[in-house]
Amino acid sequence: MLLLLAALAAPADLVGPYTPDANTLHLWHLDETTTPAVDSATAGINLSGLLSGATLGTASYAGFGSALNTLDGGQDAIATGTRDALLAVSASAGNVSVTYADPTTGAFTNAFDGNLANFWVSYGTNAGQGPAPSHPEWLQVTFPRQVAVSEFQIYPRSDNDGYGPKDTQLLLDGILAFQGTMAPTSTLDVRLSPPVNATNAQLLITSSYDRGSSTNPRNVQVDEMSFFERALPGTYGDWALHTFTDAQLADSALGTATADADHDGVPNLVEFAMGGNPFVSDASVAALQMVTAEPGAFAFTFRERKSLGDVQRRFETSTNLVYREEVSPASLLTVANLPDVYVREAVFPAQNAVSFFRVKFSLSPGG
Ligand SMILES: [Ca+2]
Ligand SMILES: [Ca+2]
Ligand SMILES: [Ca+2]
Repeated sequence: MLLLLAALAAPADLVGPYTPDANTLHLWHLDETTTPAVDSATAGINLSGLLSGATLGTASYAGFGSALNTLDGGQDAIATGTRDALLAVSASAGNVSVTYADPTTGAFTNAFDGNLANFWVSYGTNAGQGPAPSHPEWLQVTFPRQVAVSEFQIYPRSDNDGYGPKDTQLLLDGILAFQGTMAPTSTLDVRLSPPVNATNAQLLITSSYDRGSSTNPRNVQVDEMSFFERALPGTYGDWALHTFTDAQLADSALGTATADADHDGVPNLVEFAMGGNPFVSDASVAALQMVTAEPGAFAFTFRERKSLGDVQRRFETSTNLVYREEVSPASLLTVANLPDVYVREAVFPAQNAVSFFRVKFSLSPGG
């Protein structure tokens, strides 16, 4: 079984300066030699406060123009004149709120860009209004297809004892999948077993951490959120995740594709493909049934899962049970439509010699 981490937002390789597009909220190239450092995004915020010894016009990587230099005399100094060098919106106005989400569409980038070094900051309906039950903050992700979510992680911004979410819910397709209280500076890592199929996820936050304003947090900040999928919905692997515990999956006698947990002679992969129960001895489900055929023909029926997912079916014939070759039936009909499986009838030309037939199920290459 392939354990696949769905990289839903892969960070791009940086090969040159970015250009803004319709979804760019802020883009500072920092190529200027003097302030303001211009925000290339539409209605962006130029940065004019070059403070505490910060300089522009520093040599940069080839192809990237010049750079901002915030190297200063020491770490974490707070006295006037020794504070860390920085580039701010204004040299005089103090804190200026910078929005990292589109106030109209709610689009955000920093919480889902694969980069733990940047973060999303909630804005509230008014600046300085943090999350509360009466006005929760939320982040919503729409997946490119239905995803079997098996794990998610929320990375809070952990600086200064943490600015991350506190009371949190995760909804998958609007249904509560997790509810709990996050720790202030550590990653929330939740395993969903079995996985939950969903096309969207919403992180709902009703309180947050803020050391400087603990009774009335000013916002909530999230470095990153990640979703993991261990197998595509509908595949053998997804069925296995829904059927076996993690301990069983790791046990080659119980939870692997070739294992036969119930000792009925039917390996788990075939239990999946033919609609058997891997914990109930039900070998008849997997048996081929001879049926009456036209003169000169030979036919059998078999059960088959309605959607085989990543499993391939082939017919094989042999005259000696040693050498087998693939054979195509003259016809393949669906003769019954049961709740979970089809019953199919495969018809072959009558054989001149004693021949054995079988239906073989296997996982697709790479599956
Ligand atoms: Ca980030
Ligand atoms: Ca079995
Ligand atoms: Ca069985």
